[in-house]
Amino acid sequence: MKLGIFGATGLVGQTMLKILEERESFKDVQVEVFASSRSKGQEIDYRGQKLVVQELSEESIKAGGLDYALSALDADLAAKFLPLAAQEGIVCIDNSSYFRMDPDKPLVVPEINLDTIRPEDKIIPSPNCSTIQSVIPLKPIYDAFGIKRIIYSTYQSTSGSGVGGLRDLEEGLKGKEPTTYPYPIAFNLLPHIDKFLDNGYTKEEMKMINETRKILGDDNLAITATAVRVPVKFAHAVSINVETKKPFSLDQVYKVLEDFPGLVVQDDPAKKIYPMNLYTEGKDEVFVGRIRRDESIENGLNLWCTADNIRKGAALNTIQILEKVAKLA
Ligand code: 11C
Repeated sequence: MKLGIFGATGLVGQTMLKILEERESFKDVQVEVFASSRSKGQEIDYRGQKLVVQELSEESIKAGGLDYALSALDADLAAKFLPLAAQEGIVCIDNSSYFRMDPDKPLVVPEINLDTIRPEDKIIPSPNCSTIQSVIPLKPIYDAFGIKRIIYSTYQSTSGSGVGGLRDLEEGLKGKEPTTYPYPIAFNLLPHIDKFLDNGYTKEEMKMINETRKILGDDNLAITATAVRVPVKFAHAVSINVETKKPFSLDQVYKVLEDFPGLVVQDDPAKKIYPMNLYTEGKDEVFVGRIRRDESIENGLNLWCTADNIRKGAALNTIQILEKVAKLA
């Protein structure tokens, strides 16, 4: 099996390679790395070898003989190159937003909806990072009690904006002006992630709303979201307020959350145990805590969840999809 990493030199591409190295299931897979012309010829260490970065182009895709690709390309480049790769028969797992809401394509979180992938799918989109970590605790609640309404409030780290976001935070701490964000992120919060749309929401907020509906398979789910950038380097947090259709006990909620794969309940307020961004960095699981009733309504529940946005929110989710599609795990 031959696997291409598209966008191998960025934060997500580099994390894909790190995770592939960690996973026994990929030890016999031949890996090739692709990026823009700027990185052509650069060498990347991988399992004791040096991988030479190839320029991603129509020619290199045609010549590559790849079976699968993990794509960490931006949406515009994914739009340009993935259909070409798909035409060559390469199954592409895509981290970008470009194909996510295409009704002819699935939108996959392996713990939830692997069954939506059809044998003929050549481009398989992976959701936005803050969506992935939110739907994982919501899915068992949805299945057990039904969901009437969701209110998301996010606390998203600067790595979500790539190296430019991380740099604005580091340099901002030394008093330098930002170059990626419109205002300083050091000692500040920005209620502004991605572009503003005509309805007053940001694109990030609408991604959470629309992608959650698609993954849970419920177009009529009432959802609202406020997405905020916070001065943290890695891992996003989301406060989730849920109104369920059926009544629940907190014991039942703990049980369904504890039984769900990929999810860890960290919830013991008396011992000051709750999920935190700092301790979530580098972890594969989604963490959930601060589980309590919303006492202002009849069937209301509050959750706080964290996940490493570059791992489970991006690189790892695509690799877990690939493992299933390529029958490696
Ligand atoms: C952020 N969620 O934290 C974004 C980054 O659609 O995959 C990922 C954007 C996407 O800024």
